[in-house]
Amino acid sequence: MGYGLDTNDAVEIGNPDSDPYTTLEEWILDTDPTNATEALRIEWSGLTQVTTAWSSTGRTYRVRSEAALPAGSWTSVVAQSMGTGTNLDLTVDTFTTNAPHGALRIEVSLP
Ligand SMILES: [Ca+2]
Repeated sequence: MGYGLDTNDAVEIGNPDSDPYTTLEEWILDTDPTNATEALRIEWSGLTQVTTAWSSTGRTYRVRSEAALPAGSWTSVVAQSMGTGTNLDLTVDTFTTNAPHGALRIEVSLP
């Protein structure tokens, strides 16, 4: 799949860069499984905005919220956005208004 790594179960469940994601998850995220600084992460960048530290131009991103954990049904709070190759700002105003103590998750998929 790339980055000089073979494709087999042992490689796919490995984590050569010791970030929170396995090599298989990084291939799905389109991040470099040998470089921990590229791993997907989201951070609050304002009262109503989260920012990804990096995004792939080959993936789309959607943020969903849940009012309380354990989660029931996650609600989309950001329209699906195409990655930019750099950070990606996503506004989540309905989450902060309606569920200030809930959780957010980000979904990454092929366009
Ligand atoms: Ca990894």
